[in-house]
Amino acid sequence: MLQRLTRAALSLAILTNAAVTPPLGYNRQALLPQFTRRIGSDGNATCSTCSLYEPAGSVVAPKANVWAQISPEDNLAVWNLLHDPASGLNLTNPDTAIINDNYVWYIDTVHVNKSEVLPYLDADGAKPGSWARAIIFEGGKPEPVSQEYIIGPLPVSDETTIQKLDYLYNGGSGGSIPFNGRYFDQKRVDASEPLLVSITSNITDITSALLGGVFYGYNDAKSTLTATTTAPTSFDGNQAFQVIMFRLPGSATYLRPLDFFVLLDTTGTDASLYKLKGLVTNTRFFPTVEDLRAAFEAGELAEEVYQPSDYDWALVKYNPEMGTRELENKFAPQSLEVGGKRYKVDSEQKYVEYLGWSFYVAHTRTLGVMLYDIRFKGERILYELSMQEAAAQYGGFQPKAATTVYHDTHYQLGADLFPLVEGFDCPFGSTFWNVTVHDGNKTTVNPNSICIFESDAGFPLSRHRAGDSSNDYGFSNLGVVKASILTLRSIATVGNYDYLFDYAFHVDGSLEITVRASGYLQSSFFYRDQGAWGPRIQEATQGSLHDHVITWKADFDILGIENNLQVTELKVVNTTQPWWPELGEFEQIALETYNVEKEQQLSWADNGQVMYTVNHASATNKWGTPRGYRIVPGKSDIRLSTLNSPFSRHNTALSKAHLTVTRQHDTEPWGNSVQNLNMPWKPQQDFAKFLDGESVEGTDLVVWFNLGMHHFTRSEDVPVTLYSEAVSSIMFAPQNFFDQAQDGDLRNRRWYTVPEATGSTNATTLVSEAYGVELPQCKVELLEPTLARIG
Ligand SMILES: *[C@@H]1O[C@H](CO)[C@@H](O)[C@H](O)[C@H]1NC(C)=O
Ligand SMILES: *[C@@H]1O[C@H](CO)[C@@H](O)[C@H](O)[C@H]1NC(C)=O
Ligand SMILES: *[C@@H]1O[C@H](CO)[C@@H](O)[C@H](O)[C@H]1NC(C)=O
Ligand SMILES: *[C@@H]1O[C@H](CO)[C@@H](O)[C@H](O)[C@H]1NC(C)=O
Ligand SMILES: *[C@@H]1O[C@H](CO)[C@@H](O)[C@H](O)[C@H]1NC(C)=O
Ligand SMILES: *[C@@H]1O[C@H](CO)[C@@H](O)[C@H](O)[C@H]1NC(C)=O
Ligand SMILES: *[C@@H]1O[C@H](CO)[C@@H](O)[C@H](O)[C@H]1NC(C)=O
Ligand SMILES: [Cu+2]
Repeated sequence: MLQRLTRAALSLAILTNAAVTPPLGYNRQALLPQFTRRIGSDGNATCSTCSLYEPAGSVVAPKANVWAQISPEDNLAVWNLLHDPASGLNLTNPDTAIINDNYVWYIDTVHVNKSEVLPYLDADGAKPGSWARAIIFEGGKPEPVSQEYIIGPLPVSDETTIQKLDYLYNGGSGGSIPFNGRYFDQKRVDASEPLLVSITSNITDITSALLGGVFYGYNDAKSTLTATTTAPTSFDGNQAFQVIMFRLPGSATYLRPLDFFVLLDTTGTDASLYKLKGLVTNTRFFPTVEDLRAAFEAGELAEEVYQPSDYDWALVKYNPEMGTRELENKFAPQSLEVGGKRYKVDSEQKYVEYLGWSFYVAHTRTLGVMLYDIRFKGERILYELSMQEAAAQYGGFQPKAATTVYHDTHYQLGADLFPLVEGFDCPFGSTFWNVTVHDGNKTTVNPNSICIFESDAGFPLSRHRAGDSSNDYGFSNLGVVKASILTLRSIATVGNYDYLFDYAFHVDGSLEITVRASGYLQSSFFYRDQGAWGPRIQEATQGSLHDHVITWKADFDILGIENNLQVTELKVVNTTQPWWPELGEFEQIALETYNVEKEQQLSWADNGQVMYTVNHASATNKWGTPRGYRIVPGKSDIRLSTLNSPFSRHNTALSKAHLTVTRQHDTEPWGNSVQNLNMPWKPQQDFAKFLDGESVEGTDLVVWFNLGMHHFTRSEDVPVTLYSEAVSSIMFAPQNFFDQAQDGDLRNRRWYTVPEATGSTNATTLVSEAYGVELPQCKVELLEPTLARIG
């Protein structure tokens, strides 16, 4: 004991000169107060409030953000141009329009051509212009369609033209979609409502008995049921239909489905021709109301269970009935940037720099957050990283569940990023960015809907302890490096679901994408014999089985556009080796490496025995190996299960493979069309047609990959799905991109050495290195989050 104290004293003496850490070992705690006292010379005077809420430093982006959404001024000017009678579009104000009018659905931004951006980014090329797209519902045309237009260049001037936007779509009809295949908007709901109400208002005795409620219309005060529809609502634009399910109303309606469905034929623009396709309850199909009534009056219809009338159980709020947990009254641990922000932003150009990383952020109404020109230590890794589609497909023996496919870009997921709760959605002190959403001739600001923060990774990046039994510390050296992550986060609440998207930039040059899902399940009425489509999760509710498949476009530009997608298969081979004559042939693992030659779909291999790497075609590291980034599978990297369903036959091709590699083209910026959802048999954009045999060797290639979940629904999806388990991820990590690991230049680390003992005892001193990064001593003062209004 005495001896140890002596050693501690000795090491303190050394520390006074160089290092700023107390010794390791059991007596660290004892020495800590003495040690920390020496950090500030005047006691608690150094302990000022932490700079958690100070804004990030600013930086000027090297180039303008040419991917940014069009401005509110441009949106308004485009709107006015379209509505100018001189344009010849014969538009009606959407507020008063009906399905037989021509009116604007929405205006968004055209993807800027990469062929124009690269000369601007990398040389003296002119700044690419900005163009708008407008989808116009042309119900007033002799052949009613939805037609997309491209308007530009912007700002609007004499040179600005309005042209059909055809070049982006490969389905054969360019930017045009038949009326029946277009988005089933409120105008179409309004047009079909009289038919629905004529049916439901005539069977109120039946719905009262079976469902405990009545339906006289979506906004009729006498209605005690609510109606919900589903998608798709057409197969190829030659027909239109609505599958309507009834539910109990209120904010938890998604968990309170009822056993009653009305199927309507809503083909065409003449609502007087719409007709009933049939009604479904008790898993029986009734072509007419009379058939339903006959069965009801014969006493053949009954429900085994009923939805409870209260729905407190279905809200995301504290539930005192569940009891309390010891110590949970204390505030939970927090991730706080106590050393001050270590990233800089250009909040005008939406540009971020962080410990070697740099990237631009763009956002549109359709696709949400997109990242461009992602570099590490100045070298380009990706030109574009953007979510392209969030698809979901359900299963069940009920009309809604069996039918449902969603493409969330169809519902303009990018418009559904809403204010985040500081300290809960994102750490206290995060940087928050507003999101602007154009709607008609107005622009709305959704404040604080993107957050940026740096956090502790929750594990050390690297460490090693070189054991050495010749001294009392038991090692000769020990190195450990802190791991930190910069995260860019947004949450899209698309109807029932809250998708959380994270882009996480690790300090070693790796980039991780994570998507999580919370919010309400789309559920079905509970039938005892329908367990094949999900378990019972409440009194009268089944959690409907479904797939989520979320597709990303990763336009890798590893050091430029000449890239290869390298496949490394891990093979088991039989070898003979002269030093083992007695073994004969024996199995070994070995690598087999080749580049993908042509555009194709790829799969993650069984047992993880394939590695995919995007390499520069010729650049090698110091060791002669191609420089590249590996696509490292993470959690739940799935594809759609149903490959031949009529509801997703050809319009969801991008969801059907784990990975797809294609050649980059200005004409193929998007994997899906926002108008594909209702055209499963004749899509506007058929992603499968991207695969037309082109070479992807030594060229500009794009990797499309899927994250997602097979949602094996459970009672723990009530009240809402949990982000902990409903999660999927992937990582891009340097693979021979550098000559060595990118942690040597980080000073947030410790290095301990124990010099060799002298003399007869193993007494020695510990030397520690802290590299001058001071441990902050500051007071934490957290502020209750405030939620901004949308405006
Ligand atoms: C700061 O130091 C002064 C005098 O040394 C002491 O009176 C005071 O209580 C200290 N405050 C805190 C918060 O520790
Ligand atoms: C303009 O649209 C209306 C419907 O809003 C339609 O009735 C009318 O025929 C259209 N006029 C022309 C010239 O196409
Ligand atoms: C982008 O490139 C395509 C193909 O070359 C071209 O047709 C289109 O006009 C370009 N778009 C813009 C906005 O310049
Ligand atoms: C209800 O049905 C009867 C006969 O089936 C019909 O005469 C009547 O018009 C219907 N009422 C409504 C509101 O549709
Ligand atoms: C937008 O359009 C409406 C009519 O549709 C008009 O009343 C309003 O003034 C317009 N707003 C702007 C900013 O032009
Ligand atoms: C974000 O939105 C809020 C509320 O609308 C506004 O006060 C603030 O100025 C906006 N910030 C930026 C950077 O535009
Ligand atoms: C290796 O050889 C053994 C015996 O010849 C055989 O059983 C085994 O399947 C071989 N393994 C492979 C990977 O070819
Ligand atoms: Cu789900």
